[in-house]
Amino acid sequence: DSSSAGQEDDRERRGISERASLDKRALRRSFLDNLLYVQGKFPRLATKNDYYLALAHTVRDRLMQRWISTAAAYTTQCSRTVCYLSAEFLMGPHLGNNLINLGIYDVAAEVVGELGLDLEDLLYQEEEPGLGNGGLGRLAACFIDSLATLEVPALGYGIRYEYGIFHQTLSDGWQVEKTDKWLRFGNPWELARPEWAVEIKFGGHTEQYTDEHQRLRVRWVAARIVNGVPYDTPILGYHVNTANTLRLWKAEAPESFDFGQFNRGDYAGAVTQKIVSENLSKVLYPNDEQEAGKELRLQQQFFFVSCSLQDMLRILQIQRIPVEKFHEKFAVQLNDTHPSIGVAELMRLLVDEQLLAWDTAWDITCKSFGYTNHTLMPEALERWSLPLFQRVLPRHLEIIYEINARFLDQVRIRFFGDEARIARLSLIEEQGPRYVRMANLACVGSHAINGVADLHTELLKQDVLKDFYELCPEKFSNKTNGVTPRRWIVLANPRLTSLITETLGDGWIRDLDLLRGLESHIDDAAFVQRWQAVKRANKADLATHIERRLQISIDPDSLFDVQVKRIHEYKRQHLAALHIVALYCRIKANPNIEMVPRTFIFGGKAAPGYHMAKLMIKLITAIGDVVNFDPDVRGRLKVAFLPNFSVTNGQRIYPAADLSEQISTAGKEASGTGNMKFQMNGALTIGTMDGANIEIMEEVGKENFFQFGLLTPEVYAWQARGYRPQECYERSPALREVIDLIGSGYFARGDSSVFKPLIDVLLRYDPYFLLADFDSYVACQDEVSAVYKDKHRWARMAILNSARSGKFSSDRTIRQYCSEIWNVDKVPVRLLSQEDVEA
Ligand code: OX2
Repeated sequence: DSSSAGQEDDRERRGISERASLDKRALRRSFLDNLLYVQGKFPRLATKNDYYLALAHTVRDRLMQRWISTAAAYTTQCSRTVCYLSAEFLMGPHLGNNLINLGIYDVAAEVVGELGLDLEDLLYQEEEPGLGNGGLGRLAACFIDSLATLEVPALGYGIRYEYGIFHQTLSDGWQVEKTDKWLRFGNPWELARPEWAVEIKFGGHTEQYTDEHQRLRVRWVAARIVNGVPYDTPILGYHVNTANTLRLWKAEAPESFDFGQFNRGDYAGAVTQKIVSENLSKVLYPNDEQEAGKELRLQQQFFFVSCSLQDMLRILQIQRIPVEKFHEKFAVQLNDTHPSIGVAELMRLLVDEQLLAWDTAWDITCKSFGYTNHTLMPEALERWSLPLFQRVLPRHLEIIYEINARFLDQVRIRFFGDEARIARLSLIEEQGPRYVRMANLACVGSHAINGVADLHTELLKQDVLKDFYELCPEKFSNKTNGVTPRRWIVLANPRLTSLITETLGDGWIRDLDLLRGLESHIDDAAFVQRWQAVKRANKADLATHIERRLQISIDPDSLFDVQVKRIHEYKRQHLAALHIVALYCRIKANPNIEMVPRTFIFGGKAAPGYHMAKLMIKLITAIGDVVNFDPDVRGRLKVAFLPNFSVTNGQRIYPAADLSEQISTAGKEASGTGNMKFQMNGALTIGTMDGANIEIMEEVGKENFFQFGLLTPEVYAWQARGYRPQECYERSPALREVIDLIGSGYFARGDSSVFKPLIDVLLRYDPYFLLADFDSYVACQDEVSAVYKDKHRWARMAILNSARSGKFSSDRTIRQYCSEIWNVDKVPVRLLSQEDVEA
């Protein structure tokens, strides 16, 4: 029957990785060959990096056959394909993940071990591709992992930034940014495909002309052309043959341009032109949830989106699919509004270049795009000033006007006389200086709109996108975020992986709901003990790492209280700082007070221009500088700010956490995804009822979650009433003591000016309700400490958190996108033999 045939298939596919894992000798041969033939080194002269690259090439060789087989399967079957358009892909290092997905991690460890090397050491050689800021970029990375694992045909499209997110260092406790030259030592994971380069136009003007059928048409006469060159990285699924493609575009100057100017004698002009062109993919903008309105940023967005859409048209052509079937071949997802110019660009390509009728083109466009919104923060909503937009994309502005005119005609009929509504729905903001509203463009040009957690989707419908919801409620749905358990458990936490696999078998790695099986071991003393030992060992590792990096001693038996994420006022790292100061005040008032020892671990980058966020970092490090060395504290409090939080550092941190801090103001964090990584790795959460925290609490049960703070409707009510933070300050003696101590300059060698801007904002406006939530937070933290004293109870709660984290696998999220938005099925890949490939 078909199900046993399916199992047969499954077994056959999995057999491949098992065979590979048996092939240790071949792996060793290949590793040494690559050292010799790729690196040109023999062992005595080889550096650690040579060994890393030799191993990377060994793995890459094993990916190639799968990559080719996948491309062949999709091409011959003309498979429906997901195109995930994202300005950010925060991939993290590839080597470890590929070893795991190939099923050869342990063999590789043995092979390098026998040569006197340490695999982990080699893995740390890899410069991580930090082509993203935070949650949004990391979500894209988890999604392409899940798409490959679920064997769904997919392309990730983005920008190959030469400089990724800056490297953060600390100087006197202040953030200092260093450039991220991640390509410095080469990138073994990518292949340039110059044969598929495309031309991208900028600026200039438009002209009308009549074609041979006497039809009026428009032609865009650009001022400048830039080439987009694709760089492809294989994305291997877990224990499957599917290797999808991440296709990132690099901007290059077209050579013909240079030669023209060169021949006219303008050598410097030609070189300048080249530099200007290549600037396009030079650097990732380091703003997370803050729109800067920079012209180069709009150029970057248009650049990668136009490259990607032209690439899709090329794929249609080689598969001999008529352009009218674009939407049948591709499901194109917009990761936030950054790629939403794609709506206008696809219209331009279909109408101006493919010569389709407007209505046909519009139908195709709307059926192709889906739009994911990631934030409710008003300062993150993208708008482009009209003059700027006109200068960069004159043809697209005309197209947007046309889309808008047709759209508002329909709205006028539906909502007769409701001019205010029409003004709100318009793609153009008209009050004051005029802007193009990218979220409105994305909503109008997409057949599906989704938020990233239940609460967030509800708030979109009630608030930010209310008018669009009232117009087309059927377009809206929720897709709660998820993260990949391959990177965030198997790779990051090998000890926990072994324990779970020995307990349940390894099925959970592809089906995270199976973790529920851990619940029946909760009363098994031996299991609980092993669980505790895993956490203890992970904490000891992190303690060693922190001691080496920061020269502060850490007690692995203290409660590891962790907040790692971008630094932002709405995420309220400074609320955690206030709590630390409150505990410090208790000790100063009564040095013999009994207190559960805690290690507070922070990590995260501040946008370079976000002064308040940088001051928040300084506040945390300044508190650490006092608390860590005050003899009265007797080691009961330690504060460590780990510089340069990244995917790599996250992999060390999540597995070692006891407590996960998810303390954003209710209604501000769309979802959060770090919260899920902590939960999977057996940390308990202290959190507000915000984003996916709510769903985490639903899954684990109230009794296994530390909830505090105002609810979203309460925040709104306080806002409406006119919130006066000064009243909270006056009512709470503990809060007053904390604020006054910071304000006095106690943590700044007596200089009361340093933290004045931060304290002033809190006392006067407190836009994120820290003072309103302070007492509730401290009380909840006291409850945390009380529970932590009972180690056994804590362990049971931690096990239940992990056991109930199945919902937050990105596999679940991607299955929902596939069935509810993309309408796409899996296409299993059969491994082609050498002979097949060559034929
Ligand atoms: C982030 C959101 O802030 C975060 O809550 C969410 O989990 C993540 O996206 C993935 O959906 N930039 N980053 C985000 O939104 C924007 C805009």
